[in-house]
Formats: sequence, structure tokens, C-alpha cells
Amino acid sequence: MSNIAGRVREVFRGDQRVDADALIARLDAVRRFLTAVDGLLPDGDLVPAHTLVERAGTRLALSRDHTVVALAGATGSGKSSLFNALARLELSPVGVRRPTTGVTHACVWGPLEGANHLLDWIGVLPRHRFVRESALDADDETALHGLILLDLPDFDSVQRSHRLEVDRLLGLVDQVVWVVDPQKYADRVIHDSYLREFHRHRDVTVVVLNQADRLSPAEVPRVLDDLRRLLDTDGLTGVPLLATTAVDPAGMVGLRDTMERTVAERQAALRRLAGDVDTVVADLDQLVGSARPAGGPDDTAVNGLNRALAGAAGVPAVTEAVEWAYRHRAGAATGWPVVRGWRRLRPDPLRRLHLPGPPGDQSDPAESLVAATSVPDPTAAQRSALGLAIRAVADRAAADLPAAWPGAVTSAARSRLGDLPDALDHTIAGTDLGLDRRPVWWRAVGGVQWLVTIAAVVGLGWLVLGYALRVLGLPALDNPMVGAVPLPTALLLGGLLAGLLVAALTRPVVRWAARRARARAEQRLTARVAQVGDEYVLTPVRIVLGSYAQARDALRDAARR
Ligand SMILES: Nc1nc2c(ncn2[C@@H]2O[C@H](COP(=O)(O)OP(=O)(O)OP(=O)(O)O)[C@@H](O)[C@H]2O)c(=O)[nH]1
Ligand SMILES: [Mg+2]
Repeated sequence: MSNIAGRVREVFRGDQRVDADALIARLDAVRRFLTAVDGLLPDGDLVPAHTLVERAGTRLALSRDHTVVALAGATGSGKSSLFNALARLELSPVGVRRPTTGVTHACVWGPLEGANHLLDWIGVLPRHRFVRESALDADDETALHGLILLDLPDFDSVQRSHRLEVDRLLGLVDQVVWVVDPQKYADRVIHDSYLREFHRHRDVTVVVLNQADRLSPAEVPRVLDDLRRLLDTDGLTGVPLLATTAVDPAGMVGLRDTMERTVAERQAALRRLAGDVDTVVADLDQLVGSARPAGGPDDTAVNGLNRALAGAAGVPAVTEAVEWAYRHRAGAATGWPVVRGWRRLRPDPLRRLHLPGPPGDQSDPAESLVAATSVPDPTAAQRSALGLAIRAVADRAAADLPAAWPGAVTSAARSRLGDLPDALDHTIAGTDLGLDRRPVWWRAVGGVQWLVTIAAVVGLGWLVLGYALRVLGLPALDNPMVGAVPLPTALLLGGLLAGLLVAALTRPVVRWAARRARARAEQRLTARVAQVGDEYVLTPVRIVLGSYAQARDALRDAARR
């Protein structure tokens, strides 16, 4: 059994006063609980709490000066006789034909006006409302001013409508006087279906053994002892138990005194509602338990989710394209100028994915993020890996929560699953992959390549010019020598060889830098994808965990007397 339920069960207040403000605070806590769990827990489990909040609010607003006491019991036990005896008037017919009372009768001590709203709410027909005030002996009755006594139909009735009426009223009245008689006091129906259900309302429960005059004086204590034993079994230890005789005013003294005390205390309504809160809290406690809620999904599960999201978003395909794009763009910038143009004709690997092309590309789709990428759709395996990762996040987050909650956490984790593909795609499209700037060293190497190419072209031109002069019989140029090689030849061959050499030396550097660019892009993409996971999966989970924590705290406040 959980802690709160345990605490509630142990407390027996007896004559302890219930503070109205404390009760209102407890009801507010129940209200907070209901707000926190709204839409998360099955509505069916919350009906009693909603009913309590609504009823308690109405009861406290209607009148705190009146005390509504119901006489409840089996047919023929003498409820109407006690009702009339307390009122000292024949208000509710007493009969030999059973059941006699079919509708609830009410007697109000004090002016009826103040009590009318309460009786409207309780549902007693106006023609069955009586006022004790008008009687001649009203002065004797001042001690009962504020009492609204109800004579209920029989709860063990053959008439279903009687039982329904009794059940309805038992949920509304402030105090119940259970009337039993010497023949039927041990009846199973009264104990199993009613008295036991009222064990949390002990301090607004009174039991009377009526028709005590039908027993011999020696039998009365014996029957009372037996009844007390049954009440203990019902969980009603300590409730007032009296013997009454409705047909003899002397046999009414004890009950009348009890009524007067109840009316004077003006506590019954508060105690009844406090008992209702106890009952609701004990029932709700199993939905909330005492687990310390996790602050959020744990790191292992989140890492798994991020990996699955990256896979589903096509991060590996994009980072591979980044590496190739780097090599492609670096080659175009640093390669041999003669073949650079040809390189540019080949499509950029990132453009093929509809990701940002080389700088200066006017049709850059990243500038209008509405356009989705052409990153391949996730495979079935990636989709199922993502589903499992989301499930794992929910399972880990809800691991310590009571049975009612993991379902809510899983639903929250999956609540935006449908929006994920678009969100991931836009995130990929909007991520700066780090290829926008042309590195300085590209330009330097490109410049060198131009220089050596120009040298080669100059050498070639020089040689062609010399050859032409020779063909035309004109005086030959005086070629300077570089070692044993004429300068034009040195320029041509040197330029060509230098170009090839620079290209050969640059290639491993480009590959290394491309791998770095890939790693950098992977880091950025993973971080952005993780943000999407946070927004679309983890945040909804955290919200449910937050609601759980609020519900747990609210219920703890509601349990506090
Ligand atoms: N001797 C004796 N008879 C009683 C006493 N109380 C009630 N009776 C009689 O018991 C019978 C039933 O009394 P009611 O007051 O009508 O009983 P009830 O509980 O209102 O019965 P329903 O309205 O059918 O639920 C009547 O004949 C009463 O006169 C009592 O204390 N002593
Ligand atoms: Mg009756």
C-alpha cells in the first residue's frame, strides 16, 4: 500500500476540528491535481475527484450554518419514527406496510429560507420540507437550530428507486445516523454495502440501535457489544453507538444530545468533506504513487535518440557529400588551370542533394528554406530504429512511474512523430555546413598554379616564336640559358612540372581537409538534429514528467490534514 493511503487510513480524528481554510486548501490541491493530469490519465479514474471538487465547492458556498443529517437504514428499522420523535411532530408517515417512506422528507430547525437552497441542491421536494420553527415549543428547540434532518427511504428496498435515492443522498449529506433494529442489525447488506464504505467518514457517522424497548434490559448491552464488534470489523472503530426507543421520549435523549452537539460544533459539513478528500486521495494515490519523478530522459536514451534521428535525417549521406564537395571545390580552386574549367562542369555533390552549392551560386536553395532537400528518405530500418529509440526514451523516463503513467509518457514522446521528417529536412537544409568560405590557402595554391601555368605558356610562346623566326630565315632569338637548358624550355617544362608537382602535393592536403570538413559538418548537423529531437520528442516527455511531479505534489498537499 502506498504511503499516502496508509497515512490517511491511520488517522482517526474523533473530535478533532477540521479547519475550513485547511479544507479549502486541500480541495484546491485536488483541483491542481486534476489540472496536472488532465488528458494524461483515464477520465474514468478521475470522476470521483471531479465530483468531490464540484460538490464540495457547492456545499461550502451554499450554507455553513446548516448541518444536514440523514437517518438511513433498512426498512422498518424506525427511521421515520425517529424523525418524527426528534421533530416532536408527525411529519413522515410511519406505517406497517413496507417500505413506507418512498421519498426523502426534511425537517428544518430554524427558518426555512436559509435552508431552501441547500434542500434544492440536495433534491428534497418542497412539499416534503417541514419547519420546526413554527411549532409552539420552538424555544425548546433552539439547541437544534441549523439542523436539517432527513428521513431517507430504505436502502435495502425492493424498490430500486429507493436505493438510488439513498445512494445519491449519502453522497451529499453532512452526517449519517445509521438506524438498525434488534432483528436486522447484523444484516450483511448494511455492513458490506454501506457501513464499510463509510470507514473514512467515521467522525460523521452515528449508529443507533433503535427499538431497544423490544429487548430486555439485560439484552441491550449484549446486542450493543455485538454490534460494536461488527462496526470494528467495518472499520468504524470509535463511532458513537446508541440505543434508542422512538416510541418513548426518554429513549431519545442520547440521540438528541448527539444531534445538539453536532449542530453546535458546525463541523459536520467540514468533516464530511474532509472524509471525502481522504477517500479520493487514497483512491488516486495508486495512480501517482510515491516515485520520485525523473528530471527528464536519461543520457543513454537521448544519445540513442540522437543517433537514430541523425540516421533518419540522412546525416551520413550529407556528410559524405560534404567531403566530396570539399574535394570537388578544392580541386576546382587549386587544380591545374587548364583542366579547372572541365572540373567545374561536373555537378557539385551537395547541389545534387539540393543543399547549398558553391559560394556565389545564385540558385542556392539554402536561401529559401521552404525548399526541402533531396536527401534520401529514411529506410525502413532507419524508421524502425527511430521508433525504438523514441520508445526507449519514453521507457527510461517513465521507468519509476506508476502503471498509469508510462502510456502517457510514450504518447507524448510520439505525439509529434508525424512532424519529424519535415522538421529534420528543414534543419538539414538550414544547417551551415561550413563550406561557404573559400579557404585562403586555396587561393594561394590557385595563384601559384596560375603563375606556373603562365610561365609554361610564356615558355611555349617563346619557343614557338623562335621556331617561326627560324622558319622565316630571320635572325634567331638569343635564348638565355638556365644551366644547360634554354630559358624558354625551362619555363615550359618547369611550368608544367611545377603545376603537376603542386597538384600532387595539394591532393593529400585536400583529402585531409575534406575529412575535417566532413567531421565539422557532422558535428553541426548532429547538434541541430539533436535540437529537433529535443523540441519534438524530449520536450513533450519533460512536460508529462513535469505534470507527474505537479500531480504528485498536489496529491501530497491534498493528503495533508
Ligand atoms: N416498539 C417500537 N416500535 C418502533 C420503534 N421505532 C419504530 N417502530 C415501529 O416500527 C415500524 C416501522 O417504523 P418506521 O418508522 O416506519 O420505519 P422506517 O425505517 O421509516 O421504514 P421505511 O420507511 O419503510 O424505510 C412502525 O410500526 C413503528 O411504529 C421503536 O423504537 N420501538
Ligand atoms: Mg420511513
